[in-house]
Amino acid sequence: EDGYDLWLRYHTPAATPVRNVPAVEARGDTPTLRVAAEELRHGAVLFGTSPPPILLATASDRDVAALRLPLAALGDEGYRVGQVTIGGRRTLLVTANTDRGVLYGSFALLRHLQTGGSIDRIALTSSPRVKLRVLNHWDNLDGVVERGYAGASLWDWWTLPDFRDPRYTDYARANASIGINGTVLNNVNAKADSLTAPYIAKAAALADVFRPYGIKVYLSARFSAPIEIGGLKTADPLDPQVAAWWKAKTDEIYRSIPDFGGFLVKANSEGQPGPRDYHRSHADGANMLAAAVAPHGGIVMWRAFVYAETDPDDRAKQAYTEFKPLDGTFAKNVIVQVKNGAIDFQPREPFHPLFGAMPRTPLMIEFQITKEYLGFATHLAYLGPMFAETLASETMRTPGETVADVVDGSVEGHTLTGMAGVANIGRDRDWAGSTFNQANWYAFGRMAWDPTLGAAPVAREWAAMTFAPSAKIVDPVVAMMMGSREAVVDYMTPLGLSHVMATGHHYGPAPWVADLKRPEWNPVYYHRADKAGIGFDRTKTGSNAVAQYAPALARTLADPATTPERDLLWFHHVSWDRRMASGRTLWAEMVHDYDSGVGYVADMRRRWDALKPQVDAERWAKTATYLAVQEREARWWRDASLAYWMSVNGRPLPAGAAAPAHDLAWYKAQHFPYAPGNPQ
Ligand code: BDP
Repeated sequence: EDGYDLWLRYHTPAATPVRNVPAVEARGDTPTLRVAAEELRHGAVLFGTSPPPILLATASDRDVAALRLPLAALGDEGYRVGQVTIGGRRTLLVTANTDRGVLYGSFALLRHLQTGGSIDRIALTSSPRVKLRVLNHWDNLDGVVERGYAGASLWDWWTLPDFRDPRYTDYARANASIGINGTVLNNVNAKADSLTAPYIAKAAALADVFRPYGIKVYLSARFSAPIEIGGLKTADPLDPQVAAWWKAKTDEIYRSIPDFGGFLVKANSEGQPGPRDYHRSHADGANMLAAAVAPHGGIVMWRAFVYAETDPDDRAKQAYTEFKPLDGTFAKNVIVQVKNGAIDFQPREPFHPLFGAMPRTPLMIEFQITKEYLGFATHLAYLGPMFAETLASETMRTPGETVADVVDGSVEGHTLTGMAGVANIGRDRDWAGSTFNQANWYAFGRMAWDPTLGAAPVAREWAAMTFAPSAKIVDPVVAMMMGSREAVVDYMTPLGLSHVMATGHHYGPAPWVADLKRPEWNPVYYHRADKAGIGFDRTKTGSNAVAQYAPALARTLADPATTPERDLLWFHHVSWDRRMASGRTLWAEMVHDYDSGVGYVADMRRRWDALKPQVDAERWAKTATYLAVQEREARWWRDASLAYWMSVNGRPLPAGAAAPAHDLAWYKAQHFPYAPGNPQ
């Protein structure tokens, strides 16, 4: 096994006797019902020795209607799976209001069996809490994936639209199995070429493959496309010619892709063009595109990831400063896409202050599934706890309100809701660069379906499906996974540090970098370490970013004593001698955290070694090798960071702590010119 099957392994132990294949009947011959039935036949081995017949039918089917099940509440995508009697026969019914719901129900049924559930008394009901559950592929047209660590882009733009690699179908199956219903095919740092006729035809071919699986295609739109491929002199969103160009372009796309989802836009961020180039607002830009897609039912996902070279203010504040005043000015079919934190996908960030601050605007959350800042594909870091931590964060605007409540639209009554994940998928046989990275794709989909699911239950499902539904493997694997992201935080960015990674590719430690053009590209900008202390003062005496949170939370965060220690250095510049809850000084606490991060990885290696008899050889060996790499690199992170902090604070290591293996100059001399994923 090489991991190609992901969590869709419909296996039983080799010794199990031959089973009867369940009869699967789909009422209605639609592409979606067809693939649902096919999937169940594919998983036939899971159904035991005397499986009941399976019926796939929507609420409008006469037999289903006669059962008078409470299906209306399931909405468009929810499902219900249970045993019923139809025509005097026990039948396992998978039903929903739509074909897509039936497909999701079929996958839920398979998951139930794969995780050890039985068919007797089966009763599965679920509806997604979030409407747009979307992957963002940062895939370039030349096949390079920005921040991709799992090989080249899955999309072979060169052979599309003619050749539809069967892998596109497996991609769609995997996504549908976890409820993902949209995919943005191209990088947010977009090329206008994606919007030319040949590329529209290529995207249309992918859309055809994905359609039966309930997955819509979206494109990242380059704001200056009217100039680059339209021959116009401007891309000013208020220029009628520009609006007309986008309208015509959009109509052209919809002629090839009738259910095209819409556009994702990165504007006026990191050198991308946008409405600000014409002194127009982000809302002007978004609304112009929204008008073009609206007649077709399309939407615009407009990113709030902005910070400007010319703005001397704290980078963490800039998106809020720019977008908060625009609340209520976006068209109905615009949703603003906000990263989970205010900087950039760090191992830990406090939740973005825009959540809860724009009640009149739908906001979707953007997570990074690919591990740009968490050790690339080689480090084992299960991101479920990170997603859950952000989603469960209380905004403190109204009692109990969490980021998840904002994201699922419930507090503010929005129906356009969404969650985006920057994909970690490439052409590697195991799709995501490692078996455990598959868990992050899985967790993203499951938590987009239901942001309240919880990281551990999702990890248990994944482990049971990926390995076997036995406590002997699930328990230790989940135990490894659950602390793994915290371990990365510990050995890379303990206690609220951020952005101390090396320049450009972000591989490895470089807290010393201070010579890059833009101040906020330099690690020293973020940690502000000096002889007396360390951390970024985001209180009134500093950038006052805390004031962007709701008053009750802002008060908590304004005082180092009431700030959670895990975020201490994010919000405060404090003395190396500050007393921590553990009784240690801050300096000793940092050293302790680095060591516990390294220790956790060493421990994962031991635990994985013990699992060798339970895991197939190929997947076991690759993981074992990667864990060895991770241990070596965790030590490197610890040692390089400590060598640098000591050069700044002039302090000795606490008693018992091991000295770094090399001197600071050695760490500074490490260079990785061909590290993967780095934009060219
Ligand atoms: C950063 C990445 C960069 C992306 C940018 C974005 O380093 O490659 O283009 O985010 O989200 O994390 O637009």
